[in-house]
Amino acid sequence: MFASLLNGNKRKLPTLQEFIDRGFAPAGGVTDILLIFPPTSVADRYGKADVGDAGGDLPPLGVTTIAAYLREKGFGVGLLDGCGLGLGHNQIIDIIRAKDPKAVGISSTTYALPSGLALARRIRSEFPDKLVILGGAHANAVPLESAQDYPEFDLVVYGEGELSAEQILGEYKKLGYDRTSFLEGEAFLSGVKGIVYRNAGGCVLNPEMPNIKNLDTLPLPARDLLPMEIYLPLPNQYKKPPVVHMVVIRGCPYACSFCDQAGTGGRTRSPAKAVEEIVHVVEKYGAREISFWDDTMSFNRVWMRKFCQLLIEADTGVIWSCYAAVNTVDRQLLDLMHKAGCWNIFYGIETGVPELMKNIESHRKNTSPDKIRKTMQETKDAGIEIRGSFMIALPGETPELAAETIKFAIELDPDYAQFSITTPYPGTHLYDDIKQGKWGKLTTTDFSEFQGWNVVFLPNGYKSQKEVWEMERKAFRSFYFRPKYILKKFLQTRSLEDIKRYFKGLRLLIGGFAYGPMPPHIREVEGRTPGPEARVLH
Ligand code: B12
Ligand code: SF4
Repeated sequence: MFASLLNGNKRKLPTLQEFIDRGFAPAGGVTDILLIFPPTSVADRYGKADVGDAGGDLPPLGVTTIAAYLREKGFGVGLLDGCGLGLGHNQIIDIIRAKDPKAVGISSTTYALPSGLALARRIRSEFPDKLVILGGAHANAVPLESAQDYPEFDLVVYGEGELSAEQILGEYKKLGYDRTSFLEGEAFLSGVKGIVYRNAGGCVLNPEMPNIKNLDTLPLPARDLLPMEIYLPLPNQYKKPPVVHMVVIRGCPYACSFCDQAGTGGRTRSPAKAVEEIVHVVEKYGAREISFWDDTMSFNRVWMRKFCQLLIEADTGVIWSCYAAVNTVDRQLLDLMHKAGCWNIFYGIETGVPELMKNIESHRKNTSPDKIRKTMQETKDAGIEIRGSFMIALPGETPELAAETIKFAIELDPDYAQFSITTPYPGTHLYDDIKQGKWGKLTTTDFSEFQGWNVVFLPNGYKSQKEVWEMERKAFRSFYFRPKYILKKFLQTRSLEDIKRYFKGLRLLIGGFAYGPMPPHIREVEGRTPGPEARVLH
């Protein structure tokens, strides 16, 4: 248990039961809703047999944010991170029996849906009086289909969940937590924005809930309900534990066709509020590093400048990393970010092949191979490490073009490179294109394989899933096992913490990404029989 133990924390850890109890904050003795991040393992998420003690369990901030909001509105909340706590479905059922929440909210990505769905089925059969709600990335992408396909969920909430959840729980409470009367109350349900509900005619998709304009009005995520001690990123994603994760921006203005955040705009907490949160996590959790999870933290240069200035003034001593897009930074801004403690930027580079960039519309954020080269050099010159994200099996790709992408990654020489396998999530442009017969075909309908490391999409340019899989492994090997790279890492070693991280990373590379065994489902071109939990995706 707790494989990714000790986010730099050498104290004795609470027991599992203490962590579970910590997750509950009833109001007047009642837990109105238990929010669950359904269990999946880190190894499975990376499509690997094992990741050892490399880390990788990280806090589910979406539900933590909802929990904080609902608690502030006076509801009793519970929060269970099934992944971090390594809980099985039986254990979760026992917790529900013991804590007796009135409603259960399951937060699920597409990948975690089979686990979330199996859990919802158990809850439905063992606790028929409890309201069961689905929210999160999968519900956001395909809300109507989620409700149609999975009657286990009484309601599906899509988009930002705070306001819809508040309205749902307010009414449910008013009705004495009577699930039947609540679900029969169409006059109420039809007026709640951002949900899908059922009536005699089928599923009804209500209009979207308008986004929360001023993010400063939201309370800080309810981290006090989470097992904060156990979260630890993968070895190449942190430097100075304890690391605390933050989201200060919602949405992304770019349009990458494979991404379900495409075209969602971009709203920010004010720089002052963001710095206030940093000061809070330094004081409360001893954070020495912040990992920002905002999709494109640098998209608003004015915001970034102000944020850096305030952070420098606050003099917290924390270092931080973030995601950024190539054409949102310049040398001046990078220098300021570095001065404010930024040590690492994760760039979504995807590929440097112009034709492929166009196919996925990443040219809007990355402009051109030359622009990417320039920004990488400027970032290095500013003293910031680079994590480059590249993709294999892009639409229109052939093995020869993939080799170009790998060559480009080696030429750019970031400190770390990640080579994901293109995964067309439902709700994206790419998914819709493939459904219409463009680019290639989906090889599986089992969502549990949609984690970005399996071959679920076979582009027309490849002969087999195996060919894609081998290309990805080749990419990791070609990038990491270069004498120049090994020497660079050796010369960069500064501390015992560095040595520990490099060692963990090397083990992960050898046992997983570069040489690990091929997952059993990658066998042939024709794909496989749909799993029982799967939605058919033609
Ligand atoms: C941080 C993060 C993680 C973290 C934490 C996960 C989390 N969900 O908090 C970690 C590292 C664990 C993670 C892992 C993965 N992630 Co991730 N992750 C993100 C990221 C960058 C930010 C999430 C976040 O905090 N957003 C801010 C909060 C406020 O928004 P939110 O989470 O959407 O929550 C709001 C609503 O969705 C809703 N809501 C959420 N849950 C619920 C539940 C109920 C009951 C209700 C009513 C409402 C509700 O209300 C919330 C507040 O408004 C998103 C991209 C993004 N911008 O969302 C990707 C994203 C969610 N991840 C993604 C993927 C693919 C993965 C992985 C499969 C990657 C991998 N191979 O490891 C795994 C899957 C993990 C799992 N067990 O499911 C995809 C999901 C796509 C999809 N359709 O499924 C996203 C959208 C990125 C992308 N564009 O591709 N991820
Ligand atoms: S820039 Fe990143 S978050 Fe934005 S649409 Fe592209 S891949 Fe998605």
